Amino acid sequence: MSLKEKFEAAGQGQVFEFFESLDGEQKRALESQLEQVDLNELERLNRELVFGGDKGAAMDFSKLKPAPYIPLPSDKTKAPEWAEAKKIGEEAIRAGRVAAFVVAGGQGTRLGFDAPKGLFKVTPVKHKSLFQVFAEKILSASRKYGVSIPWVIMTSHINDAATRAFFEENNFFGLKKEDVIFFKQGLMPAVDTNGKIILENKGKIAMTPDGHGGCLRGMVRSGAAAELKRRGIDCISYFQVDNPLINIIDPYFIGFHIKGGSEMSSKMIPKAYPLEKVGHFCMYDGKLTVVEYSDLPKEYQEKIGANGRLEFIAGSVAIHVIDRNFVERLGGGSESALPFHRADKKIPYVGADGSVVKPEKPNGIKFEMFVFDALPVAANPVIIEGARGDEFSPVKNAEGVDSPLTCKNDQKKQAARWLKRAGEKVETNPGGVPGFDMEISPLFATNEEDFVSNWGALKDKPKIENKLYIQ
Ligand code: UD2
Repeated sequence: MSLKEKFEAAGQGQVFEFFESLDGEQKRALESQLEQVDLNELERLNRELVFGGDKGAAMDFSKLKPAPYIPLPSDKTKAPEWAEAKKIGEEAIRAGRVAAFVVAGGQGTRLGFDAPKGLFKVTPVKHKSLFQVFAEKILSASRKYGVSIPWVIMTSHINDAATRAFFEENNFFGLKKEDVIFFKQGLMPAVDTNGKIILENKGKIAMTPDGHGGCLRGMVRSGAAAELKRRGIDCISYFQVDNPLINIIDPYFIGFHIKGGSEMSSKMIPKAYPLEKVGHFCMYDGKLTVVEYSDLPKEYQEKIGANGRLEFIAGSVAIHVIDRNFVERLGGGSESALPFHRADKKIPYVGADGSVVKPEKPNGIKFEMFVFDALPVAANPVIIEGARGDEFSPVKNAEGVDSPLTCKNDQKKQAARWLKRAGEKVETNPGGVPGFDMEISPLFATNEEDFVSNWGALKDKPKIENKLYIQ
């Protein structure tokens, strides 16, 4: 069967509507794009998500229970279970079993920043980019543990070239080039409300990134998983590109993951307010499941439990440790092991006269996978509680919550808190934010314990004043 016949048989013949008007090169480009479309998978997605309604709607929310987690003690250095986890985690890091992994397929569009989000500048004094902050955190841990920690970066077709160029221009921020492994995430065709693949222009179909859950198969298909295996890595520390507070190489978390024999572990952070836009760790039919804020009815997001706290308090902030074998198992099959979700979007399309139309309202559907959907099929998933002030302050919106301003304040708050723990006096407002800018380089310390000890050992301590930069 020819390519055209295959698409016609699948009811997708419209993609050839303008084929005869294309020149040879354009025809070949369209054909090579079409060859990548899995028509069987698309037929199934259309059936389940376009014509069948979203799967999320089928969930019986009354069956949801809050997921259990390991609570954060007031002083984790003194809690025996945490001390044991730290020891196990540190041994694994020193043995070279741990890699960092960021999903960075997104652009900074919501921030009004037309470039890969990782290039966005976030720190209060030195205005370092997100990528620089992460690179320095990884470098700092590599030095501390005397091991090269590889860093895998998932880009997308939209930002891959610009991301790689940024690392080249900045000499990989001190990391060894061979320790930074890029791969591009996969694409999925976007369809209209009748399930028909959208032609973006006469010679191109609309393809959109397959979601952060696409990282599992992307890692396998690109060879990144095999490269990690070659290096003896089995713990992958997963984080999102928008969160500069992330504690990337956290021995406690890695230790709990290993100790629990877990295939995928997660950090939870108690929600800051009932409708915070994070996922919810829940138990559903005996399985650990994340229910996204957009899927969980408001009454459940706001529900108060017997202890007077929010019943579904455990916020999923996209921080995981994933076992490499698990990635290979889930990402290795021909069919995706993760479910797809539907997102309604405005997708430019070609009109009957061949000109491109930019729609005002959502006209199309894109299909995305979410990495947290791997949790229900992971063996022995472990959830530990994290401290928001030391783990999570994403930049998502230009203004208001989760904005560059709130993120800078959270970094300053962390610096002030660590200085106070080290015995210094720092003036702060009632919210804990110091009245001037200060910043701690990850190369000085990436966590409070190390900060207190490194600060104590400093002979010439810098003055605590505006623009303080501790390096
Ligand atoms: C995500 C989580 C939410 C919570 C929150 C914490 C989802 C659906 N929701 O919300 O539960 O944990 O983060 O900040 O995940 N990305 C790719 N490729 C893609 C899509 C996304 O690499 O195809 C990356 C993106 O660059 C970013 C991350 O995934 O690092 C999160 O994506 P988002 O900003 O769309 O997620 P958000 O804020 O809705």
